[in-house]
Amino acid sequence: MLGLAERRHDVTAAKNQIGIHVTEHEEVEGRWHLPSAYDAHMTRIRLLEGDITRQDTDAVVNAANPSLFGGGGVDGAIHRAGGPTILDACREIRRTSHPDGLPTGDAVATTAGGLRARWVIHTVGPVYGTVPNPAELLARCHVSSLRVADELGARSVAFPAISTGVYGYPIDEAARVAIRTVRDARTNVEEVRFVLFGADAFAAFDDALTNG
Ligand code: AR6
Repeated sequence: MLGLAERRHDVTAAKNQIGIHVTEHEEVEGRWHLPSAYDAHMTRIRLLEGDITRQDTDAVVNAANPSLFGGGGVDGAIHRAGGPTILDACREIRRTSHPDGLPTGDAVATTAGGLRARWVIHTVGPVYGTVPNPAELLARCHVSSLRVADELGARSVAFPAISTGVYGYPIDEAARVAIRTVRDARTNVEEVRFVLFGADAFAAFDDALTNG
């Protein structure tokens, strides 16, 4: 159940029809419903001001670091709320497929432990100001995460505003990259929910969705 104070903005983005989107408000008893005649080629983009650890999407995306061993911000919140099985799974990934850590822009999935979601998709955003191509790397985080979601069969995915905290990416710029990338992505994911921490982050994504 979404908190009453949480702000929402829904858009169904038609693939390859950039600039054409429909705002929908189909709230029923506090929940959002997909249209009954749902088009499988559409990805609904929703904005929510809230806490990503509370989302009921199939997967939640973690703004991780290359070690995959946890940290602050979203990463700390997800590990705290989901419990130690997430870290156990991350250690296993480091032991097997990623001994040198997860490169920026890549994504891997683990259990979501005690979260409402089934999976956590860990991705590593760029540290703003340290790379020549932050937008490309940030876009890659979203594409990689959606590719992992497709491999898992996830139909709904919640994203935080990757890189906009500790990693210093200006929220307005990050919002435009994130929205544009998800709008243009080829994915079977039916709902992408950006879960924004605070009014400023929500406003930046709202602006990117409306005017981007
Ligand atoms: N739900 C939704 N958004 C949140 C939450 C939450 N519970 N908590 C913070 N945010 P950050 P980064 C917002 O720092 O910039 C970690 O230490 C926050 O306000 O979590 O990619 C990792 O281990 C900001 O807008 O991620 C890495 O070392 C956004 O989420 C590093 O931080 C992202 O902030 C990654 O930095």
